[in-house]
Amino acid sequence: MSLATRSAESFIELESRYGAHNYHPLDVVAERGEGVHLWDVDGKKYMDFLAAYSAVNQGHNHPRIVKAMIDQAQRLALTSRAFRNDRFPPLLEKLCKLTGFDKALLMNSGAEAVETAIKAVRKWAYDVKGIEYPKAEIIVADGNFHGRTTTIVGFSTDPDSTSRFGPFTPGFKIVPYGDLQAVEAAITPNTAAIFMEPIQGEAGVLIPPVGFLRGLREIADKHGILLVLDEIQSGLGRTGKLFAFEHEGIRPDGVTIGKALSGGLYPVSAFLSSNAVMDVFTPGIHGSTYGGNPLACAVASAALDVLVDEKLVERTAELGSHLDKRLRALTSPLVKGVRVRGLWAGVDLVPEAGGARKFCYKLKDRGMLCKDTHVNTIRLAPPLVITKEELDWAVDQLEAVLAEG
Ligand code: IF1
Repeated sequence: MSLATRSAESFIELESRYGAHNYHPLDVVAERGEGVHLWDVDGKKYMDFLAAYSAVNQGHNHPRIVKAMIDQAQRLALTSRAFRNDRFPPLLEKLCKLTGFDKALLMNSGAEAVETAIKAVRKWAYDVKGIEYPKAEIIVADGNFHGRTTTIVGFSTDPDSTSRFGPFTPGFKIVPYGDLQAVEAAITPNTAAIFMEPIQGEAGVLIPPVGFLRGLREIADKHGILLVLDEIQSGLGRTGKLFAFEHEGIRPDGVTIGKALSGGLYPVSAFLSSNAVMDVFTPGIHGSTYGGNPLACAVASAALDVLVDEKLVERTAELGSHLDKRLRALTSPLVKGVRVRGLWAGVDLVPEAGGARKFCYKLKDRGMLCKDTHVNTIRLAPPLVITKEELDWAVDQLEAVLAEG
């Protein structure tokens, strides 16, 4: 039974009248979420195959994380970092022990964690590597998505993200994603770091050639520069490993994380790295009002506990190979290719199919929510708590809408 006091149309009309039009969402007005499911204001049930771009890996409103949030909210939510609190230190310890990095710097949004990483590698370049100030360069990939702040969109290659937001921050070199020669050719005496996604999410779950991450590690070691990977979307179980970089058996010098660190409830992000990098931060030179607040730490701590205790990483590896089998068995002539890593997939359609969004609408009518990207790709990313039966049901719906054409 819906709690809504308005119709879906009237919610949509309100949003259009009073909200900036910076999105073009599907016309689903969600009212409630639980696990892999969402219900709209008309009481219709959907299976969520976007999981808020991997921020809801633990499922919507996981009871253990909700409880942690309520308990902490009734005790203490925010002090700012001007004072200390009893939630921040234990979260730091849990995060560093789980991930194997020496230190963490807690922020709120993914973009803030990325900005933190940019500031860290630049300061390391000047203070540790001895690069001439202010000449530090960071090598990034075309097709990247790292957030929406002005510095970050300044090195995007997506016109939607960059056009008419200039002038932009200098010091970024863009190379083709997956091209190790181009990465090495872009290195100068002023190069501080290579900063990339281990798998490009927004670009359509683009998995780089085998050996690319290993190659980045070797190049970084050879030239004495840092390798920092953006695991905000690919990390915390999404690909069937804790981090996507583990698929190539390497360790970067630092990672940015976010999304699922929040348990899908409260924005939490972090930059994780070694003491050698993190020690460039001295008191007062970087921070945020909400960074590391007790409520965020209680939520993040519970989110990590759920990830570990419910073996979501292992489950994802197992279910991911089933998803891979099912998607590779798609026979529709509309399918041009599929890419799968864990419970994360991109299904490319041929241009003649008429665009992926059309199929997302059809899937919505069948009770399955997913998102198109770059016109012809359907992105699939369910919460990691999905069951095999639910996964099969979802792929059955995809097969059906492709058969309808
Ligand atoms: C939107 C895209 C995905 C990210 C990676 C940093 C961030 C993101 C690898 C910034 C955020 C979100 C942003 C959200 C939609 C979604 C997205 F479509 F925009 F590109 F996932 F692919 N690094 N991605 O994926 O984190 O500041 O948003 O917390 O902007 O609509 P954030």
